[in-house]
Amino acid sequence: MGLWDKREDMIIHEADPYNAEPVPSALADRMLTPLDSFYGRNHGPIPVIDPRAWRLRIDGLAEQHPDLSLDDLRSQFPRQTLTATLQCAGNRRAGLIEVRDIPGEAPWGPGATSTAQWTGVSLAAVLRAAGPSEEAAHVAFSAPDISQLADPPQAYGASITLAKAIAGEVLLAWAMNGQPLPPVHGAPVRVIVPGYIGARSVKWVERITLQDHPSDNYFQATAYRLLPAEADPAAAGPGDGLSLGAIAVNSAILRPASGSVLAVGPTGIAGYAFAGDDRGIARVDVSADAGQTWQQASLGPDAGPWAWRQWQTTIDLPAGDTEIIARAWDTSAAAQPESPAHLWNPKGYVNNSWARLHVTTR
Ligand SMILES: Nc1nc2c(c(=O)[nH]1)N[C@H]1C(S)=C(S)[C@@H](COP(=O)(O)O)O[C@H]1N2
Ligand SMILES: [Mo]
Repeated sequence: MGLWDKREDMIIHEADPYNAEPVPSALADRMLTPLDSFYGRNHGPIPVIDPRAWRLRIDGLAEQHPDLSLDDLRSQFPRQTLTATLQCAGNRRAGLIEVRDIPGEAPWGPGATSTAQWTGVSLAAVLRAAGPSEEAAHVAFSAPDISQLADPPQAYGASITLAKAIAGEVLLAWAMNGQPLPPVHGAPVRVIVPGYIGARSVKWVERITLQDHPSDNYFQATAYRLLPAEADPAAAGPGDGLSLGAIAVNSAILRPASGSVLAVGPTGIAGYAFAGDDRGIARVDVSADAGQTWQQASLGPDAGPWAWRQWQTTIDLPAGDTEIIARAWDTSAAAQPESPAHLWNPKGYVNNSWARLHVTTR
């Protein structure tokens, strides 16, 4: 076993804070990502919390300010399970770095995303019990992990709108694929915000605040915002750029491995496609001739609007070097853009350009 009970072959971008993604083949052909393969994204040290001492405080613009233990959460609210994909806003950043360097940010490949079946209670039910006041418009999450990467150093936090928080799908989760949530993924309880960038799914959550404005935490107000290409990220302050929430349609090729040497003729190709919010994947196109012709991949099982679709197809591989391309379309008919060049931004978020992979024949 590698660090944090992960497989030995995780691609570790940083050991401390722990930032690692599975090799692409570990994500292929399965709806649920095993715990030992699920990517890990951290901005500070991983806290180890005694579940019996843990409390969740609800405060701010609400009639009641409950202080809940894990047993309270489990016994006072109905249990809910859903399958949801988490995807970091920095997923596939490596493709942007090829356009122009992005110093100080990890060169994530297509593995900064994974899918699990999450069990917990609906945040909507917990907020209903607290009774949000009229002026409440945002729900802020606070965690105890202090990040030295923030300016100034501070505990991790984020927020979502009250509308998203009470829509029904946002969970306070204590289990993942039927197993207790591991420390690296936020034990004893984390937020799961389906369809939104992973940064909003706050781990080790200990406080939920109803307020009339978004969180002013560094990771909500300053980081995880899309700056214009010409901006200096070191000079960016609160509110600069665009806030990131719902995930744009994206895809990756997971099999064969990049750089594979294969036989001429039929070759199986597999990958994932994902669209954020409650949009689904409508179609995945694959090309082996630079996009002159496309064939449609077959989509794997549909686990609902919050989960990715696995896809696969067979292409006829010609002799020599081939670039395989994939692009997904979502249920709002949005498609992935062709080139990362126009998407480049100084923090390297949201690379949803066509997936490309090079193979050659022997
Ligand atoms: N408390 C806390 N929550 C956090 C983070 C963090 O550093 N601290 N990272 C966020 C980011 S950017 C992502 S992409 C997801 C990653 O979740 P995972 O490590 O379980 O895959 O957690 C989010 N929640
Ligand atoms: Mo992330």
